[in-house]
Amino acid sequence: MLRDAGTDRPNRKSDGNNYRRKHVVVVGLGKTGLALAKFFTTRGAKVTVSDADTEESLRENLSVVKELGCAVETGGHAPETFLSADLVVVSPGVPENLPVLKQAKDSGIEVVGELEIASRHVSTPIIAVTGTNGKTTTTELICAIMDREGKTFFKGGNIGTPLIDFVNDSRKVDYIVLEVSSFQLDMAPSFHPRISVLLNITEDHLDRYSSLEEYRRSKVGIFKNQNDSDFAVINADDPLLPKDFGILAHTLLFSKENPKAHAFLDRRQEVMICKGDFYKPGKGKVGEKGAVFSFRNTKLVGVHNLENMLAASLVCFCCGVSPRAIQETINSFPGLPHRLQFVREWNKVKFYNDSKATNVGAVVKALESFPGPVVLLAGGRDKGGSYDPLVPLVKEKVRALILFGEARRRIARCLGDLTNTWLVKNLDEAVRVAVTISKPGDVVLLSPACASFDQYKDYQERGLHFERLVGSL
Ligand code: UMA
Repeated sequence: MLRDAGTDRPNRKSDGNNYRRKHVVVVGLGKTGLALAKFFTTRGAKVTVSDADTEESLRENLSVVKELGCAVETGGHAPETFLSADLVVVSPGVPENLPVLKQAKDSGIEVVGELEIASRHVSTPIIAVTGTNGKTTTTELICAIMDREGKTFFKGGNIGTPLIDFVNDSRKVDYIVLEVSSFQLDMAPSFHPRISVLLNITEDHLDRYSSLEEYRRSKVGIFKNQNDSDFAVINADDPLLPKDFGILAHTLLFSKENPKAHAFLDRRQEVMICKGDFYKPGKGKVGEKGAVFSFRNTKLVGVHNLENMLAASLVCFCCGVSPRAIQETINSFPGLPHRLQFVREWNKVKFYNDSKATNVGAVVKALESFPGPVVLLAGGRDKGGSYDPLVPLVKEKVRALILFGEARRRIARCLGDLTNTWLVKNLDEAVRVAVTISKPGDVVLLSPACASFDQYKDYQERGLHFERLVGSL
């Protein structure tokens, strides 16, 4: 049986009261820091919030935590603050190798992430989705299917709302559906989802990890606490994924190559087939089941989105959701902004906004989605990985490459000789060049392969800027 939904029923190291009078240092004062400050102060802890940023730029959040009675430290992290803590809890954007965190750990102080603390306080079954690309779409799809089925859920994690917010709210739901980043997994040693989904692994965040192998280990960490009554949903086609290496959970594979997988994407017939021994989390085998779903009417663009659909359907099928709810979601899910989003057609040229493609793997998937020819706009802040995986696709499909932002020269060194290449300063110039050189039938695709932070607050701001430029043509 699924355990009863409910929150704040501690299931591991701590109970609801054990923070009383403890000195807790919360690191980072973004969304996560705010929710953590609320969580610990309501449980009687003495909280210090420490943030490297200036008082001026943190003003709004500072006033909230001061009101809660927290001490604050801005403009840096003082070792003495950390060494006087009983517990240090870190926001996902704070690097694990920060010297003050190491000093605290070396002194025997527990240093963990928000996901670790929050997940110790929930007993609702957790469905956790990770992977380099497709996490958000898959998380949204699972929630959309659950919603159609009439199930209640909390949607959070990397997608926007920290799990600790759910704990603070004490809501009751059937499922917790979390998008989980490698940063969150790294600092959650006892995180234990009922269903873990690993979509794919390609190079990303090499500004934070020393190698692809280290990043891979971090992602595979989503399975580390699972046992044989849990589920591991894995992409059988991805060469870097672990299949069943040391995974104790019951493994369900999805594939677009192998018809024997539990969920198979048959692109020729435009169907997804789910079949095999199916289990309900916590309940065990519920018998052999099978269902065929048509994706002829899907509104999603790109094979990778069909893979996300396949993974989400498999998760929900395994949870006992009706095939009707899955098929209706396949037919109606509109896709997400900034992910291969169609913007407009202008002079017989189609413009797509894929600003969320902040790594090379995502651009590979985007280029695979179009037969060509493509005018590709890429650039921004480099993340330290290699652009080599783009070589064959650029040769085959990219009629022109327009590179902007900090990374433009580095990308040009790798890809610039393969096709007509322009180096420009920013997106305004990139769109201007794209308009001049594109021909009827072309696709103009913003799929940057880089972070946006050299010129924008985030990828959303970059995507909206692109849409405005295209909209004003
Ligand atoms: N900070 C320090 N010291 C440091 C680094 C940062 O004090 O050494 C401070 C910053 O000054 C800032 C604060 O930390 O004030 C920000 O913390 P944060 O980056 O963790 O931001 P949150 O608002 O708490 O958002 C985080 C996730 N951010 C990151 O992982 C970078 C959000 O994911 C997530 O939605 C949110 O928690 C709720 O769970 C965003 C993200 O960009 C979307 N994720 C990355 C990605 O998808 O590629 C992993």
